[in-house]
Amino acid sequence: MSSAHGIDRRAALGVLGAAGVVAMSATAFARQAAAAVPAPGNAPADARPGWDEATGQYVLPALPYAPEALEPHIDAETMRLHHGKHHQAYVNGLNKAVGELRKIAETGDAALVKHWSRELAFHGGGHVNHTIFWAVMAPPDKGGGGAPQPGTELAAQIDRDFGSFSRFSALFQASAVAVEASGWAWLVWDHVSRRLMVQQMERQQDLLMTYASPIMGADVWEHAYYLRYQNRRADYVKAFMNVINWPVVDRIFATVRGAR
Ligand code: MN3
Repeated sequence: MSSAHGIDRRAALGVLGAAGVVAMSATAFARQAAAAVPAPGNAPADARPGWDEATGQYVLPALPYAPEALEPHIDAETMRLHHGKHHQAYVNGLNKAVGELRKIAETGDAALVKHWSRELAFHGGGHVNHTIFWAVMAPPDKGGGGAPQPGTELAAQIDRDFGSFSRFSALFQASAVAVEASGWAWLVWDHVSRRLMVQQMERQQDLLMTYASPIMGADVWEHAYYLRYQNRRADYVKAFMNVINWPVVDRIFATVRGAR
């Protein structure tokens, strides 16, 4: 992974700078983008989006466990398709959008900047979201499920901001079940109020508050559960709670909270 810090950051800012070319000066945009959007090099080590420095392309990260490891909560076939096909498609779409936005930055022809900015947000969201999703799950016999370890910062913060873990859990599940069509439920850290919040996301990118960093989330697109659960999203979300890797979420929380 590298030295990557500077390079990832430069790459990310290059892309964001291209997207912002219409709206404001490159410097002003870069400053705002740097503050609002974590560059891959700044992402928590547990959930750093796959990036190949040699080719300058985003890449699909390996799953941190076998596809069947989350059975019976999440079935192996869903995991194979979800990781190998869906996530791969977002990686491909992200690389395409990055390439097109670089061309726009080079030529100055911003006619399609809106289209490629939207593609970037959608596919980039897909890449980052799924990276976090795989990272925050584990088989129940390898740390999945339960609640954050008592005494951790995360456990204390959840109690402070939601009253108790069971209240958080109920809110998170209700939020995931109630997402309209395709989207996500996230546990996020709001850097301004310095609180944990539960938020919905629609598609791969809509609704997430700027200055909030996701630390754990459930994919509630039908592709995430339909093979096993069909229309029973609530059953899938309940099962997801049994595979949340709280030690990893705690580490992501620590990184994110200290980042700004
Ligand atoms: Mn998905």
